Amino acid sequence: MMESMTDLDNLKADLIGQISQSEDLAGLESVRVHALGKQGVVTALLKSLGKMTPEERQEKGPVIHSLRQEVAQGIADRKQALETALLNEKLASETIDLSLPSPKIPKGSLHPVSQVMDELAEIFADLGFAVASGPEIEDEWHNFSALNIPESHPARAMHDTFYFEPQEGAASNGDKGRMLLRTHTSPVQIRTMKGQEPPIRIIAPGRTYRSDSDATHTPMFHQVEGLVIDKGVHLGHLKWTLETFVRAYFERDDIVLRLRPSYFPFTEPSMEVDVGYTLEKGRRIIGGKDPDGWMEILGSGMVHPNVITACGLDPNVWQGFAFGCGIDRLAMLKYGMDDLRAFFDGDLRWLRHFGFAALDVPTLSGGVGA
Ligand code: 2NM
Repeated sequence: MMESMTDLDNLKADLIGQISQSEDLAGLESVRVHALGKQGVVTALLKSLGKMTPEERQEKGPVIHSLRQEVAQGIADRKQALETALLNEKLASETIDLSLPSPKIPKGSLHPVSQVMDELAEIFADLGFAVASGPEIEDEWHNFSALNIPESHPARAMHDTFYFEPQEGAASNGDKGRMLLRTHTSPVQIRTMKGQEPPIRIIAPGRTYRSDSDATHTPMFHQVEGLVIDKGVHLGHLKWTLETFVRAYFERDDIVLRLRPSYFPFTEPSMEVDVGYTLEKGRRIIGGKDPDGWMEILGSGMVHPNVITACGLDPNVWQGFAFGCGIDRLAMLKYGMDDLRAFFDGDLRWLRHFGFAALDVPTLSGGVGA
């Protein structure tokens, strides 16, 4: 056991050689076990120190310890180098092909109503309007009373409005009256006026419900309404806003609007808005400086002082205008659908024909027409 110094030098050279010749981690591990394991040659040398005379230990101790140290360091360095080489080999061979093609058949498309809603949000955002929303299940106060619609108004009748049965045992809705499916998005404007300080500029697009069903009416339809509340707002602001909107939506500058006096309980004065169309090969095309006829597309007016008061604002300080129109009808006029009922049939052929690519987001610069 008591090796000479030359034996120790030879052992070191031998072990360092074995380490550097190890080609993989398993080979290196067996060198480690052979040298530093429980039964290893270096371990045995360390154990032998205890049986040496003090003189011999003083001579060989440092040599054996530095042998152990160099072998251990050599193994650690080699291990690191082998692991790095293994990783580089993996990185070179295991690649992910990110250029794989998308499926050949597009799996879905945007409904024209969604497309038009996106277009409206884009157009009105450019004019400083935010998009607001609210519940489709409303109470009578937000849907009718706050809007200056009298108890006796025909719109409140059971044959026009979907009411919920009062829930047995449930807490009564107090003076908010019966619950119903909102018949317009105006309750969103009421909630906005009650909930935030003017100035207010919002549009409220969404689903609305009326007990009505024929070729031009579905029980569920989509509306967009707009509201501006500020100081010193007048009809000129209303007219400019609607003209700017209609021109942006139909993507034509030569669009003429006609404002006709009308009546709504929630606005005073109230106007119906017609857009001029031109006949081309017997078809009605929106636009043209010298229209062949008029199509009604919007209702509008200056918000009635009673509505402003109902929302907790002083009508002597705050005025505003509002407007509303059917989104489904806007979509038909722009994209050439002629039957409203087909909108909600879920017929895949119709959806494929009229649908919009999901990534085809409308922008004012790229054209909201997609
Ligand atoms: C329309 C026509 C005219 C309208 C009024 C309001 C509110 F809440 F401010 F009073 N919201 N929407 C309005 C006015 C809606 O739709 C044809």
